[in-house]
Amino acid sequence: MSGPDRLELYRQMLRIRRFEERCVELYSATKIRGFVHLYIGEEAVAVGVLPHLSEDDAVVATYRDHGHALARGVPMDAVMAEMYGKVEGVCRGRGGSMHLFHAPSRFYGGNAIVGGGLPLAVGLGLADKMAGRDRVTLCFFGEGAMAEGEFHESMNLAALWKLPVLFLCENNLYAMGTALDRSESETNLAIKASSYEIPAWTCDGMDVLAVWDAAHRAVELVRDGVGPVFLEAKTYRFRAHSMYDPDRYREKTEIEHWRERDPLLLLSERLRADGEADDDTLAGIDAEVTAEVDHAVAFAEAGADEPVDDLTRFVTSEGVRT
Ligand SMILES: Cc1ncc(C[n+]2csc(CCOP(=O)(O)OP(=O)(O)O)c2C)c(N)n1
Repeated sequence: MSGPDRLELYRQMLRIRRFEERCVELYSATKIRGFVHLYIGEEAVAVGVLPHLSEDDAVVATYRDHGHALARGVPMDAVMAEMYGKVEGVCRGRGGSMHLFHAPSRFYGGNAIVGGGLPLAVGLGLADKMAGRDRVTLCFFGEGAMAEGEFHESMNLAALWKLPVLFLCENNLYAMGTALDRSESETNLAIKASSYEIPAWTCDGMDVLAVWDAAHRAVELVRDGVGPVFLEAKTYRFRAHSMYDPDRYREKTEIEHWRERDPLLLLSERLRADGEADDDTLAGIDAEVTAEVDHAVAFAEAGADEPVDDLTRFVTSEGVRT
């Protein structure tokens, strides 16, 4: 097995980090409104798993979806325009931060409902299986979704019908303000999933190379036709649940402890130690990424608001093939 392009993994994680840091500024400036859930701290998960998918595969995300979309290759300009609510956004500005959706990338959201993506992924997997297509559906969800009925129904059907779905749980320890052991009787999530006869294991979600390895094995298994696989990535969000969350349920020392395992820090230390990158290389990547974010902001600023006459468009379907 050939290894990943580690500088590219670094660049992809930095794209998400810098994009979201800019979103914080733009939110304070009221350029971006509504709900915004940041992925900062969790970048290694999306960036470690998505290189294993092909263009034909599908991705289902949660409302913490900027990182998933950018790592999937949804154009940053169109993502930023969506954050601004502009027509040039991926959903014409009608979805906003939580509902990024991009058909050309087979990116099926952006779902505001906790656990809402799981049955959708099962449906995509079922369609592929029935049509005999060699495709994988990757479904991201948080550990909070595992206390819901939708999780159990989805696991059961996916396992029963041996559907080609990779269920990827991003366990950041808190569902809003609720710690895992306050909401779930079985806190070993891989054990919970494996009770459905699904191969299930856990990886270090702060180490992008560990995620890359675990995802490589998981995607291969799904492609081999064993049916669904469950992977838990243990991760942490450095910011509050959303921009509205006062974040009073975590000790600062806990956050600081996890910051020492910042995925960007871990990888940059390894790149330096292995002589693959020095300060100049990393600064160069940062400059390129910052220019990409600047471009996206300029694109969104120059975008248009949807005309009032279009208000009722898409309420019923338009141009749908029967
Ligand atoms: C069905 C449903 N119930 C409740 C909510 C309110 N809610 C929004 S986020 C959230 C916590 C989800 O936590 P988790 O799934 O672990 O994802 P994370 O935010 O940690 O990434 C809750 C309960 C919702 N959006 N949908």
